[in-house]
Amino acid sequence: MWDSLWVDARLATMARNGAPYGAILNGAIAANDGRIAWVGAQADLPGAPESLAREVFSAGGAWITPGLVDCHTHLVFAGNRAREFELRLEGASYEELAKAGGGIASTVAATRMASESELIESASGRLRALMAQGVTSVEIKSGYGLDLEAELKMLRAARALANSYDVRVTTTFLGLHALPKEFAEDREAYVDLVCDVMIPAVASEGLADAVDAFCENIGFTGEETARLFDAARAYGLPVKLHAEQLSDQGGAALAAQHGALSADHLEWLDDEGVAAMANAGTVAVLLPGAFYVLRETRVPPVGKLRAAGVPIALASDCNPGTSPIASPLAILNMACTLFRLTPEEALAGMTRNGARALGLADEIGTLEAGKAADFVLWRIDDPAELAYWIGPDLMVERVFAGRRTLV
Ligand code: DI6
Ligand code: FE
Repeated sequence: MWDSLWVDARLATMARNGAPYGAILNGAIAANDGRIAWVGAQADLPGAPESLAREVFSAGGAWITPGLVDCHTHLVFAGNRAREFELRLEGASYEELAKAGGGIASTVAATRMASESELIESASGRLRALMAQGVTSVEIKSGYGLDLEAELKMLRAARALANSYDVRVTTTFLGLHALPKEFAEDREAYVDLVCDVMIPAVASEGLADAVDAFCENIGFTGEETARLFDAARAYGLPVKLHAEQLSDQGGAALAAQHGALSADHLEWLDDEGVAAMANAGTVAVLLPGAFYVLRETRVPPVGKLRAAGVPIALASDCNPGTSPIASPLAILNMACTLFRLTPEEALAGMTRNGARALGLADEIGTLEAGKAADFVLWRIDDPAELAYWIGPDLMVERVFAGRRTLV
């Protein structure tokens, strides 16, 4: 006997079964011990539903998709940057504000002052918003502490969220996010601290699932990033990179050479970068929320990524500076409207390919037997509606590890 079985469903499995969205109409899906025990056409069930599972639910014709995977967020931070938003409306650029000591630095000041429980509390509201739109897995980065204690505090807060909510959390150490002001005169000393002290500490406490950096003219150079990647590898930690967001630093190619899980943003990605990513199987994580908020005009080379077979993921990049957005469905819409992804590509970006960007392709991201039973029932008639609407409450039910959960 399975624990539970949903019948009368339309399944967008997002697995590659030849149909758009990997669809199975008249489908059924069963969960047992938190995993998908069976998925397929209802007519192929090996018996009458009531004889197969302890609990049988009718989906009433609802579409069921894999739980959404938000593979790039900065959900944990203190304060907000609404004042900066106003200054940008008056004409200041993101780079100017950063160089004048605002930007990331102002969130660092607030985050250093906050306690771990205050960070958990403020991130909870954003996390609940993601979950209310179907997110079952979320990546959360550090990077607003920039000293050992504050970085550990952020990562502990991120881990703690997973204990309080029905959601999978993976954490990423982003020590090379910005140069903290106390190291303004000595970049090398800060990179040393991150590589020689912070990475070992984070690794020994098991607080990070990956390591990331902001490779940018207002962030860190390719050389500094390469040092970080070598340090991460020495501790067995996978790497990923904020690359080619505001300028072309060759970051994506560097990340690919280091076997990165993903390179993220990519507005300035060149042909060499595309080829390197394709060779290495590095996922392209596109972040249309930041593109929208910064009113960027140069779009990532989506056609070239497609042609080269680079998997495209999408994420909210939820952060106080460039993407104060806690709506995964709005991100699907932006990916289509701004970057011209198809609705199917957009949904794949927040399911199958988001999972791959986290190194969790065997665990989550499609509706396939053996994977975690994380899925969402939606009140829609066409899966393209998930990318089409902005705003309506489309979620009927959220299932996490086989359990129907309240948000
Ligand atoms: N790129 C981004 O879009 C965010 N971090 C990064 O490296 C912005 C973070 C912030 O402005 O607070
Ligand atoms: Fe980011």
